[in-house]
Amino acid sequence: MYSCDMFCRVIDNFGDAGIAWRLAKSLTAEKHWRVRLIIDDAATLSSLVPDIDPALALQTCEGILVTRWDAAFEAAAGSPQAVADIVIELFSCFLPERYEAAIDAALKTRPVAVAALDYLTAERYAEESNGLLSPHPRYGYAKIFLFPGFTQRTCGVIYEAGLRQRGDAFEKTQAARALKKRLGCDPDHPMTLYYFTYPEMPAAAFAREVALDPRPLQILAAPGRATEMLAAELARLKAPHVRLVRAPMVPQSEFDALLMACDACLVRGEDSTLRAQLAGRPLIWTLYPQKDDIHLDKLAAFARLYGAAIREAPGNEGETGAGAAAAWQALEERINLSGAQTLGWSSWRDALEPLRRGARHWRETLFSQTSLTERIAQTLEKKLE
Ligand code: TRH
Repeated sequence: MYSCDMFCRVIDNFGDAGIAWRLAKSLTAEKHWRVRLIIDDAATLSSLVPDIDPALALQTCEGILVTRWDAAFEAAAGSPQAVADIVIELFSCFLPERYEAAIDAALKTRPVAVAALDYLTAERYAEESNGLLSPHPRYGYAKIFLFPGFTQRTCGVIYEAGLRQRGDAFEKTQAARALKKRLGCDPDHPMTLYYFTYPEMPAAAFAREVALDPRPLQILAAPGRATEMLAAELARLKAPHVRLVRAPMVPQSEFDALLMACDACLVRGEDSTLRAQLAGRPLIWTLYPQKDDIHLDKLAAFARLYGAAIREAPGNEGETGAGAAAAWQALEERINLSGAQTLGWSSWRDALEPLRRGARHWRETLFSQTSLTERIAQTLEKKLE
């Protein structure tokens, strides 16, 4: 059984902690690694994993040793014996100096696999850079770069073993209705949209367009400022056919069910977007806004793949798929521009059926590839042989 130290610094929001936790759980359950998650913000993690107590410097939760990354941890991090077989640095968080020195010392007597895991992207650099090695500037040991992505030449996307089967089973039960009821939604509503986005998203334009479109819409919205902005706009517009229901923050273990209970998902960042894709729900992706709108490059790269999946989905032959892909892309490009005045919501909604088929087809593509967990294990375990 390999030991693994996974380091995570929370920059902002939930994504860093969320991905770290998901990966730690998956490596523990599927690869039987003994994972220690060293994280600087257990409070954020505890909002996704309620069993985590943010006051504790050290705790075990779901088989994972969760350690607070603080000055005390760094001061004690110099022992080569404490260095795990596998060390994963998440999202360029940089390891403590003493821990790096300890890796160097440990390497004199045994192998240690050191890796840096980046954010998920469909951009070409994920293929080009995945698996590259870089020597440590001071100690010279090699660090391997792992780039998650959507193609075979990347490190893949994370999905847990059995997720597809659990998803298929969920569809066959009344669980979605029960969950919607519990959250205060009308379980029989023809169109429920899950809404989890950033305050930068053009809420006024979105509210205006859903209000102008006469088709009823139920919006199940995650807690946060973006939802409050939408609520204020909708209240001003007084559109009785648009119903806003505030969802609570649910534990990460229930998040997939929440997405699957909805007819479509407007989500954000990396992890919630991927979960919506794995749930096979029509997707509206609002990206983490970056300086100079460089998030639009990330969107364009993803749109090439996802747009093709919409066009190629069974039943979407010819103009049906092409039109749906165009409607999806037009909405995506506008909704990801802060200050956009028109979004194209009605065209997107007209295309809901082919978008549904596209989402199911894309889900199959994701599940047909080797998961991130498998690829990480294959790559790093080889380094220890
Ligand atoms: O929270 P995010 O905006 O995180 C972002 C992105 O990862 C971004 O790329 C990164 O640079 C930035 O953080 C620092 O969005 P994301 O990635 O979707 O993460 C949200 C997590 O929260 C995800 O694991 C799902 C989880 N979640 C729940 O478990 N329950 C909930 O009710 C909600 C709303 C979210």
